Amino acid sequence: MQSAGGRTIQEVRAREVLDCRGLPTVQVDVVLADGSLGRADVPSGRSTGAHEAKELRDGGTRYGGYGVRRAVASVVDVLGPGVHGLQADAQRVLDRRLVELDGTPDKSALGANALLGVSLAAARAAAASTGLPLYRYLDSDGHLLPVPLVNLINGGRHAAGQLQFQEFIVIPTGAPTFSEALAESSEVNLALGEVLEERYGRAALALGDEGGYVPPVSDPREALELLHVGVERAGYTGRFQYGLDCAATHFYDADERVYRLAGKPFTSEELLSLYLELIRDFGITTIEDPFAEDDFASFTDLTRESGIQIVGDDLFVTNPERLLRGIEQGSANALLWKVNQIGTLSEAMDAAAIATSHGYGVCVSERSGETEDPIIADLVVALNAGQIKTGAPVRGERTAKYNRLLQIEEELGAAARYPGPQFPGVSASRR
Ligand code: 2PG
Ligand code: MG
Repeated sequence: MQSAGGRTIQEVRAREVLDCRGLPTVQVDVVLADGSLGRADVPSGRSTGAHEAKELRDGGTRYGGYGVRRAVASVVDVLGPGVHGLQADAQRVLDRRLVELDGTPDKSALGANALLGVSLAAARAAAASTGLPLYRYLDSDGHLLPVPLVNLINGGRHAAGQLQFQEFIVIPTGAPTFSEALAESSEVNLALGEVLEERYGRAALALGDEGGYVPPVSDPREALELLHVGVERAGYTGRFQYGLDCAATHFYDADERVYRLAGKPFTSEELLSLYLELIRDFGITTIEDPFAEDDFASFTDLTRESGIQIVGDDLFVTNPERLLRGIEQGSANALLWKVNQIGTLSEAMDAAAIATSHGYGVCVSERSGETEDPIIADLVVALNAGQIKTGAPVRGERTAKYNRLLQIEEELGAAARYPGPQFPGVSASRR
């Protein structure tokens, strides 16, 4: 093991690379005095919440305005020199410095994509310096492999189909281990492909942003029924639970104050009734963003009436302040945890700690615009969060995370645990 002095940050580099949609994103290298290198890629959302920290994009015509040369310059010219000489293993000090250098509440001056790259690369460099894998460096007791919330049908902004709900999810809670859960999920995905081809022809095998299918259906009931048929075809009836990410902000008509599903207007109350029916009819045990991002009150009603896991994504944006507001009002009972929504690892860790200490679940999540960087796999184990959302089990940017989890499971050996039927971990008092 190196001495702490060796963990002084000596060099910070950054470059523009491509994400899975072919759009530019930031990659950062942090090099320590002892030569350890930490490298991290920054993911990007498409159905972003209004209250997320802001990415810096170049505008103009290059890459359709999505270039990140300005964010790269933020790292090279400002953040890098600003953290030079700090200890990479003093994550909190380092992240505070990053936040101060930016100086805005939403990190829009230097870009949350610039800050996050440095924050994550520093953590990786520090872990490399200790010789430990990242999950172990961050928490020596990390041992819980996550239940994957496997998004097999894509809608909303992630697909060119007619479904407004963004994600239709299968959850392998009947499996005894993570690796078996992944195998069962993958078999269901293949079986679902067969069912889709039989029913709708080969065109139905097109994939959305997170690798899920985009069948030609517009009724969420039909999509949920397809998931059940896929599970049955694979021979796993009874071994799966089901979930939705509705991303409801994106079908909310703020002027008319109604939700528009398949052309039909729904009041909040009507939408809540629809959710209760879907929960009853399709074995749904988790719903993310059932209402628009500022409708804390409707989240509270559904949390109370449904008894299932209700997850705040655009609602909380991994922001401790918004999470505390939700906790006070009983809005949701789980936090969707995305490091790039807040922009530094320490702040995201704070949000997770607040959630856990109030009995809220934590679901670690990818973004729709991912890279091959599997860092969330290490983070979900370090947090012992017990659940992860990282798309369908296809396409490199998604399988990178699943494959990293398989490695971690193997490394942990007999110490590895899988929550299985304990999912979603919503305590009895809140169910
Ligand atoms: C979500 C995410 C990831 P995006 O809404 O939960 O699945 O989508 O990254 O586009 O915000
Ligand atoms: Mg979401």
